[in-house]
Amino acid sequence: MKLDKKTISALAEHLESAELNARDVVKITDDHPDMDWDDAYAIQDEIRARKERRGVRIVGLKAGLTSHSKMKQMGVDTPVFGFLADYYSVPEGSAVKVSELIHPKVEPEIAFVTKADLRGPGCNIATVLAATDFVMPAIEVIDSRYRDFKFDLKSVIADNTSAARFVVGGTMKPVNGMDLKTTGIVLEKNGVPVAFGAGAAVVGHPAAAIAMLANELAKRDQFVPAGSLILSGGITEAVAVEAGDNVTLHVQGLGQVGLRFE
Ligand code: 0L1
Ligand code: MG
Repeated sequence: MKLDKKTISALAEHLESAELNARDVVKITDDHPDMDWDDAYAIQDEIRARKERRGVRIVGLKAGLTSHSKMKQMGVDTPVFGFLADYYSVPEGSAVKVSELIHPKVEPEIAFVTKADLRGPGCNIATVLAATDFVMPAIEVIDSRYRDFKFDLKSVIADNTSAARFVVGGTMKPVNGMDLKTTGIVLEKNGVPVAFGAGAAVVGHPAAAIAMLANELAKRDQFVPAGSLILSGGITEAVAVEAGDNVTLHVQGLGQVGLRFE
């Protein structure tokens, strides 16, 4: 690690304040060009610890930057991982207040809920599917705290991978008999289809993103506990939204889920 504890704590406060006050900041590597991957995850872990100290519950995990279109959109080449806090969760069909966010975008995703612990290293699609209780449609609302979504991978990891809000809904289905690789999705904004794709867009198979998450956590002596909700990553590019927008995600065989912005 290149940063000391005091700097990690100050950067966590800086990024969390930006989130809580919906105020954008410049990417932290501008001032800390030497920070490494461990520093980036340590800042994210400190943001998580700050929330937990205030009584916020962590209700899930996420993989981000998992699709080729998303990686291309952001000019990066590796997935990233973050956590989901309780207040990120939005009831199906309800409204997200854009005044609480900086510049929200939505991503169509498949959520996994696990029934067994997933411990890396060595997790793969098969181990993930065997540990999966059910899958369901999810829309993630991302909101990078960085001005104009201009960041690099280390800055975005520290910023909890832009996690802001999410909704899950539709039909919960066990993975037996489902081919998540060819499962199709259509994302509609205000009734107009704006993004299309299939599960394979997420590193070849959505379960592969969950395996990568478990293998990454293992490097830090952590694991995915049974009963976890995990967003496996956007299937398409993220779509910008504003007050007044209605977004619906249709997932083949899993129904639909939606939310509004006000
Ligand atoms: O969930 C995601 O794919 C977001 C990762 C962070 C990058 C971004 O803000 O687009
Ligand atoms: Mg996402």
